Amino acid sequence: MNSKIRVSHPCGTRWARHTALALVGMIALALSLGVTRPAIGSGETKVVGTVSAASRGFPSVVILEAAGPARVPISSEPAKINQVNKSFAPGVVVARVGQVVEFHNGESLLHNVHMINLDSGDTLFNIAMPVVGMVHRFTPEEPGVYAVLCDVHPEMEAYVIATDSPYFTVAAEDGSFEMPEVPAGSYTLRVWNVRESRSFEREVQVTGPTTVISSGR
Ligand SMILES: [Cu+2]
Repeated sequence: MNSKIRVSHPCGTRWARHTALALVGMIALALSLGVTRPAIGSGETKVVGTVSAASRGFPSVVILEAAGPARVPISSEPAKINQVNKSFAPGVVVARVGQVVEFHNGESLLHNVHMINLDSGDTLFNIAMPVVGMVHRFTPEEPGVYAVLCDVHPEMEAYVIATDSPYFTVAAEDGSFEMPEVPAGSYTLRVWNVRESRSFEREVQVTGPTTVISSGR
């Protein structure tokens, strides 16, 4: 028995060595994963640039669309447009597909909200807003450009741009814009301007700490 134990002893040592090596290997793997896996929020790029300045008072919209599905959850905060001083304020909002857009009547005047899908020309709804404080909610179901009119006041006009992408911004009046946290990668840049000739799209690479985009228009 003893001899057998002695015989098996080196074998046991080998197993112990193998086990120890396996453990060392697993620890090394875990450490390397820990070192190489990017921390959440890292690897993001600031995207800045200038696109077309506002036209007729409507600023441009800048959207970066990645090829894959967006992993950023849709905001539970609605995009809001107020009816005040016989105008829509703001005149341009961007909403994710599935994000609520709220229209508020902010004054004691009869308004309505007449929403038109500019891609199809279809009226989506036309709702009277007779009372101050009245709210109407709309949730875009597909990407697109929607015009918002008030038939009572023909000068009232606004635009809702719906996108699947979480990476968008409304540019300043002069066309300058900044998106602080965009993951590096390939995107389709979509720029919307109320003057169709100033809208465009092109492929861009977002890389490094800062990516500068100029419209060239
Ligand atoms: Cu009105």
